[in-house]
Amino acid sequence: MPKREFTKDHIKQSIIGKLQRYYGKTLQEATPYQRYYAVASTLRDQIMDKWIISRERDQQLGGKRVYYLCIEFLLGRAMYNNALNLLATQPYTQALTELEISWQDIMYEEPEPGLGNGGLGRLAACFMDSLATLDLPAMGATIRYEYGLFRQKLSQGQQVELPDDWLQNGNVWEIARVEDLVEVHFEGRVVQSVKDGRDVYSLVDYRTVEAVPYDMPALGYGNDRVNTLRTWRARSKQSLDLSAFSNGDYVAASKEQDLANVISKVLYPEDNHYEGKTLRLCQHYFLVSATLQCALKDFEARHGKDYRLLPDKVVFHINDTHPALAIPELMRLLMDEKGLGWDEAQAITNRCMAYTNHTIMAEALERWPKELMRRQLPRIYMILEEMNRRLCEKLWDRFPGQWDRIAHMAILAYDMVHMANLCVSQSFCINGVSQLHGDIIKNETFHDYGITTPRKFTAITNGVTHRRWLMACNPRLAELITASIGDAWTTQPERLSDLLPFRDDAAFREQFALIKRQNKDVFNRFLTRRQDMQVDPAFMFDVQVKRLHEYKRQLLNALHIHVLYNRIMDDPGFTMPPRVFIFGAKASRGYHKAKMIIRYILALSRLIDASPRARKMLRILFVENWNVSAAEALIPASDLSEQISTAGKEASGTGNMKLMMNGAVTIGTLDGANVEIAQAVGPDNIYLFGMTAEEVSAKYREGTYAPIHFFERNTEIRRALSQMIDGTLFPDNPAMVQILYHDLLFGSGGSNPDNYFVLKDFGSYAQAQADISRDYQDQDLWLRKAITNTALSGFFSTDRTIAQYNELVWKLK
Ligand code: 26Q
Repeated sequence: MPKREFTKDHIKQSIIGKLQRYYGKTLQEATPYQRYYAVASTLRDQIMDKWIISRERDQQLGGKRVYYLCIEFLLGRAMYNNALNLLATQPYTQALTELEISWQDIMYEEPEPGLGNGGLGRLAACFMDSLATLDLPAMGATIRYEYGLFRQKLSQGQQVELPDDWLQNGNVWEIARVEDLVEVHFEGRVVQSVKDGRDVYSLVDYRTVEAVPYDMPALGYGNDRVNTLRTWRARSKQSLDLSAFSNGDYVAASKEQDLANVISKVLYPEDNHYEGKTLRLCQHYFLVSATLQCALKDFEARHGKDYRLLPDKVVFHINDTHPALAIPELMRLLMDEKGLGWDEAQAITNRCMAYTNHTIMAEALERWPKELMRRQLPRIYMILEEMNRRLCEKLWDRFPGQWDRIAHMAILAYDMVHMANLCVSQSFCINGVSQLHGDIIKNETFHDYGITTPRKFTAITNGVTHRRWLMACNPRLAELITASIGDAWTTQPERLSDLLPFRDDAAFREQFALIKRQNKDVFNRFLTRRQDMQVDPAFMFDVQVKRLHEYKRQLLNALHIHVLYNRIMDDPGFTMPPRVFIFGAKASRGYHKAKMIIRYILALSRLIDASPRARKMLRILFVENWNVSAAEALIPASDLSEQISTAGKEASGTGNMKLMMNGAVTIGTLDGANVEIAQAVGPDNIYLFGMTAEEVSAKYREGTYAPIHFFERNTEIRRALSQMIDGTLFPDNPAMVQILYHDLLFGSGGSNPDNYFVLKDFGSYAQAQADISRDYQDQDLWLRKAITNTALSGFFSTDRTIAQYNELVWKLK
């Protein structure tokens, strides 16, 4: 099929033509949204041509493909990135200029798909970019949530959640593939029969939900590959069960509809936290059952019915435990639908499944009451029981008599289904997302499996796509880099290290500084639009942007700001280079302490603003509704990157990488990928502080930590904490954030006091911050550090991550 041409003139014609045909409007009459739509659908035409060719080529080649299963994909806007990956930003920019449209004006018209909470979902989106760019055959699979992560408003000193109705005007990038619809079955009961001398199991009296795929293209950069992100929408099979309806049983008639109508309704807003909601379990099964059915159909179409070939042609990547039911679902399909026996089905399944763990936070461990599982998914539960029986038999041979150990490793124990044990025991690969995290899951979290199957464990450090997180969001810096070292870095990110010699080039440093300053102005325009605010671009931008979680320790940052404020107020001679502390963070709806931390930060901000002297050198900005677009606007303008989690808690972190890439220097603990960032840039180009992961573990074991001592001995801590509850911050309700105070000193709800060692690490954190204030005044020194960070960020591109996954795990092509 011939590819259509997309020169500047074609693009112009296409935009004008679409406005005419879709809206009956001229360019001048069209609204900004209509203009956006016309530009985006022109890009889509260009993508469609490639998408078809790409699919046909894969069909012919018949190679292996990966299905990347993830309950979240935090995509962000697609228009500019699609133009970038088509290598078409130039003709589009020219066309738009001649039509007097600006990217900025139409970009913000694109509805933002926020189909994720944080790191897990954003990683999946970055992976799609690198998979396609490395020309690897992959399909992403997730749920098409009608409502993404809630929109956050800050109102009267607190967070308010609003629904994210992102689909209300449709989505140009998706195509409904009604022809690929499949059914997913819930509840019912299992009946056994004998066929050809074999026991056969089938589900009857089940409830049906239809899964309709909506496909979105995932383009490679500068190549011909377009992969697919398949997003599944749930809908009911019929509008109404007419027989039940005519019998007058209206409730029964609408029952099936109810489940279907809620499954893909809304993304659960919990990050790194598990709640055992039935609907959540249904979402998980809905995603994996629909995806696996379609994967097997596709396998048969390409390779026939010999399922022994499956592991050579297909690999399913399970991200965190949410899609873990892919394991029993594949067993079910192979046995109940394809007629294989247990042993054969299990051997195939074990060779098709790879698992990445993304968190070791105990409260995120996924466990389901077995009665709930049995009721919702009877056949799946039956398979899990048999799988567990066989597993425990093997474990018994290996660890005779060690009941506790076996229970700890089992899929079913104490009336619960342990999803992590399911993944670890049934996958051929168990991956950690940084070197430290890989060690922790092998030696601590899954210690016993680390002994029995050490070779299944790998650690592949996360990354971010440098095309979105440098080329697209920081075009000025990208241009400077290309002007200095050529453009090889766009597909070989390690080549960014060619920038190192430019640290010594005064003209380069000056340009680097100028771009940072310009990016602050760009951010200010964004901020005006978003929440009608401005920050002084002469200030240092000190940013902590991530989900709000106790282990991430926004509270440590806030407490330090509080102490700085007191220093300014107490000592008329105190000065520091002006800094704005920028936060962006959503707290889960029901996470009370997290919401109190937001209140505390906002109250501090008011307190500082009330003092004309303090606000000359100290400000707080809380960016409302932190999301991908906000990150794209702020990260290029940032000077300092706060990565201050309690060591051992942050599996990897990826915001740390985005900030580093854009020349922000890190202040951080030796946690997650910070460890590797520190190794890459060396001690002179990062500010490390705090306990190590081992020290943290030891402290938990000893159980002797007494934060009250820091309160008693450190007057600055004592003063700030006291002000938290004495009316200084909340004159109308001094007890507003009392829980934070109480928690730090005495613990709450049975938890240890200061469980994340905020007070213990405070001293070394404050010292590192003082070093930063000193060093920042020497702009040349600082710029060298910043440039070093950008130059050595190439390792943290997902191009490297994906290459390693392919080499060690998937083995595609
Ligand atoms: C599980 C069961 C039921 C309900 C919710 C959950 C749940 C939801 C989200 C559990 C965990 C998550 C999210 C985890 C996550 O985002 N982890 C992050 O993954 C990143 C990519 O690997 C890492 O960089 C981060 O360090 C890690 O926190």
